[in-house]
Amino acid sequence: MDTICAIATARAAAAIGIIRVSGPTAISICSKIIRLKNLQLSSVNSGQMRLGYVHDGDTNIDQVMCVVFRAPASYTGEDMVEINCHGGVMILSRVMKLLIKNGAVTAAPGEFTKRAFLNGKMDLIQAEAVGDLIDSCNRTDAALALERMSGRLSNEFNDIFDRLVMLNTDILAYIDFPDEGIADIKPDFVLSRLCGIRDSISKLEKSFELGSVIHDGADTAIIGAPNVGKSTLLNAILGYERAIVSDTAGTTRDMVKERVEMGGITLNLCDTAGIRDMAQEIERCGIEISCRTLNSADLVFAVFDASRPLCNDDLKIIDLCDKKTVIAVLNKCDLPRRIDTGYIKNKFIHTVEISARQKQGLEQLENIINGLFLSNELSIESAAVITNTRHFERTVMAGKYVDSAIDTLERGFTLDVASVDITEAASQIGMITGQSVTDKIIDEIFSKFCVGK
Ligand SMILES: Nc1nc2c(ncn2[C@@H]2O[C@H](COP(=O)(O)OP(=O)(O)OP(=O)(O)O)[C@@H](O)[C@H]2O)c(=O)[nH]1
Ligand SMILES: [Mg+2]
Repeated sequence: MDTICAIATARAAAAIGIIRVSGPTAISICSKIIRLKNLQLSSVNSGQMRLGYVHDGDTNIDQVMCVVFRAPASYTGEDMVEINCHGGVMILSRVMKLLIKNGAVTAAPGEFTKRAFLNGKMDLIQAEAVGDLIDSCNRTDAALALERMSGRLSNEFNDIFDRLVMLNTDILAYIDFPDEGIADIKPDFVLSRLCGIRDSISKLEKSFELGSVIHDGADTAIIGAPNVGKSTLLNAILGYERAIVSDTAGTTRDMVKERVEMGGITLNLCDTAGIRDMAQEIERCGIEISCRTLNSADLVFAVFDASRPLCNDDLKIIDLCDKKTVIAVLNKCDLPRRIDTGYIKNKFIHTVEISARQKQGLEQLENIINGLFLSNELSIESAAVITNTRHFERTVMAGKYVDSAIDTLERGFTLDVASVDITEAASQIGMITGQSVTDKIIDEIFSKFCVGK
C-alpha cells in the first residue's frame, strides 16, 4: 500500500495550510523532512501536536506544527501525519514536493476517506456523509450530514439488512436441511416479517421527500397577477435589487432564479411573469413559463395586492394553486386594506401579511416556511432522513424486491422462490452501507470527493 499525501486545505493565501500524509511509511517519510526540538517525530505520542521545521537538507522551508496518529487510531486507520504549515500555495507545494521526493505519492480525490472505508473505520453512508457535510448548503442539511457521520442512518439500514439476512437464513436452513429438526417455517410467518421490513423501508423511502428538499433546496415559485409585488418580494428576500420593479403591469417576462436560505432551508426562488388573461404575445410566453414553474414547484408564494379588491386574475391564481403547498402572501399592507382577507384565509391554510416594499412581515413568512418543512426540527435532525439520491434509488429497489417476495408468497409459491427476492433486497441495502458493493461503485463515489478529503 502506497503512502499518500495531499493538501487538505484550500489552495490560497491563508494563515494555515494543512498537508495530510497516510500510509505505512507516513511517519518515516515525515521524519526525514521534519526536525523537532530534542525529539524524533517517530517518538511523538499519538495525537500530540509538536512544533518543528520542515527542511530540505540544510534549508528550512517552513516552521510547522505536526501531529502523528498511529494505526489503527487514525482517520484512515493507517499511520498518519498532519503537517500544519503556513498557508500559501508556494510553501505547501514545496512541502508536497519534498514528501514525494522521499517516497510518498499524491492522493487521488477522496482517497483518505476511501481508505477509512476500506479499513472499516466507517461504512459507506458515513464516508459519503463526510462529503455531504462539506458540500452542505444550509444548517439543516449540515446537521443531517453530521447525524449520518455518527451512524444514525447506517443503523436503520443495518437493521433492515440484518432482518432480511436472518429471515433468509431461516428459510434456507429449513429448505436445505428438512430432516434436521429445524422448526417448520410457515409462509404466513415469513409474510408478516416481510411486511414489517417493508414498513421500515417505506419509512426511509418517504423520508427522501423531505431529505431532497433539505439537500437540493425547495423549488419555490413566486406567482400572482401582474403588479402585485412579486419582484419586490424577491428583492426583499434577497436583500438586493435582483429583479426589475416598476408600476407597469407585465414588467417581469423571463424567469428570475436565485438561491437563498430562509427558515432553515434553501429556497430555489423563481420570480415569474404576472399571470393575466389580457396579455400580448411575449408576455403570454412568460405566463406559460410561470404556469410550468408553478406546476413543478415544491412551494408556491401566491402573491396578492391587499390594497385592492380581488380581481379575476387573482381568482385564476387561486384555482391554479390547487393541490400545491402554498403560502398566500398579502402584499402592500402598508396601504389601506381593500382585499377580502377572509376569502383568502378560507382558501389557503397559510397566509401572511407583508409589505415587500417596506420589508415588513418577512419574519412571519420565514416562520411559516420553517414550520412547513421542519415543523419539529429537533426530531428531523435526529431522525433517519435520506438526502442522497444513490441511497434513495437503492432503497426503492430493495422495496420492490420485498414487494415481489410478498407477492410470490401471497400467490402461493414456495419459500425458495421468495428467498431469491429477499437475497436481492438485502444486496440492494448492502450497496447503501457498503456491505455488498462493487469496486466500480466505490471508485465512482470517491472520485466525486476533492483531493485531501
Ligand atoms: N405600497 C407598496 N407598493 C409596493 C409593494 N410591493 C411592490 N409595490 C409596488 O408595486 C409595483 C409593482 O411591483 P413589482 O414588484 O414590479 O410587481 P410584479 O408583481 O413583479 O409585477 P409584474 O412583473 O409586472 O408581474 C411597483 O411600483 C412596486 O414599487 C408594497 O409592499 N407596498
Ligand atoms: Mg415582476
